[in-house]
Amino acid sequence: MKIVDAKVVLTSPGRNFVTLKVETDEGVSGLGDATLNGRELAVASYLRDHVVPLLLGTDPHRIEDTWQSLYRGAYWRRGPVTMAAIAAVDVALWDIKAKVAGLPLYQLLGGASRDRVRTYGHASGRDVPQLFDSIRARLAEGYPAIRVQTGVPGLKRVYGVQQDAAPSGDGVRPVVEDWDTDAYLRSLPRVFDAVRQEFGPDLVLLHDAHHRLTPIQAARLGKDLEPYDLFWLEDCTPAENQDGLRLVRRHTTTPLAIGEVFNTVFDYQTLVSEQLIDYVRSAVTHFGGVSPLRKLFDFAAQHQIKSAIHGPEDISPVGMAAAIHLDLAIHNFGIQEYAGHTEQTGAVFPHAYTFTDGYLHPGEAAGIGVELEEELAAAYPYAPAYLPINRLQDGTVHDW
Ligand code: GCO
Ligand code: MG
Repeated sequence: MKIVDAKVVLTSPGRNFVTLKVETDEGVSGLGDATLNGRELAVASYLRDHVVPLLLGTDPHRIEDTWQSLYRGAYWRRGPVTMAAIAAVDVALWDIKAKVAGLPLYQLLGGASRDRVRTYGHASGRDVPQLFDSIRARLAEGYPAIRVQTGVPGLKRVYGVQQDAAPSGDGVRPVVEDWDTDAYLRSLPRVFDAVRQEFGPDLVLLHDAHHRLTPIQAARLGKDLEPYDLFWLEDCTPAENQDGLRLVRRHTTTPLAIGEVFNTVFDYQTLVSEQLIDYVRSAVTHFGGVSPLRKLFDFAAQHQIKSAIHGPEDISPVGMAAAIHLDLAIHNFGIQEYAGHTEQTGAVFPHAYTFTDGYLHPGEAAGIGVELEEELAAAYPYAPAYLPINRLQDGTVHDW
């Protein structure tokens, strides 16, 4: 079997997605997601200009060999652009292999380790009443676990809070949000107190601090949130400073989740081997694909750390499907983030996976179980969009 064509499709049915479609001489094709929110064209070029020419004529069944040759052969290793591009190839080749086998991908990964995949959804509000409405809406949709984000008194725009969550800006300049860590540290425990009083002790609650804190601030927040029994506190610090997590860990028993911006296992070495976190958050799409993410989960399993694959709206249904197959197959599954997609996105990417009563299942279609409606995709051209930037009240740039 040979790869005879590979094309990069950009489409924007509500937000931008980059998809790789690999075609073989036997008529079987495979899809991979290469979406890197706010930097989509860089990955598209990496694939079109530097990867596709290397794929033509090669055997699509040699997934590991292709992965290693793209990773090592480039010499310039790692980084989100490189690893998103390699991820798209890896997933497209797994899709082809599973289609040829006539099996859903999870069967090739060892078969199902569970019947269905538990998810968490997003609730947010500028204030507590708006947050409660949002939590009720997620509960009505069946979500068994809910991530809670709120506005901070005195701040105009906080990332992840309702309308502010989509890529924003005028297409040329990112929107500027504002931040005050002290105000946040004071208000968040009060918000969780109100949520627990309203919704009781059993609701599974999560929170994403989005890399905004220093280790000592994160330690304090983790401690202050302990009475509210969070499932996790996510990205409490910019964790490329892996050593900083030792300090956080010494001070709090609030479980920690990290890794959506990581792209190789090396980013996790200290965090996993010293068991400084409880959940690894990388997405198939940003971590080089199913092959390396599976290896990360096996490494994490040795330290009783579980999976929690990143699943915001900017992971396409192709990347989401690949994630759900892995979720079903691995033993150390923790939870899957699932923000869902617009109806238009569902129409561009018809898929076999289902979301029922808060649980996902990859479906039984051969491969990853996602199609790409190319004509419809072309009706939604790429639209430049940036993620926001964040500034403190004196104008200093801060992590958002
Ligand atoms: C999450 C994330 C997202 C990211 C987004 C960036 O936990 O879902 O933090 O909201 O910010 O994916 O593109
Ligand atoms: Mg996050």
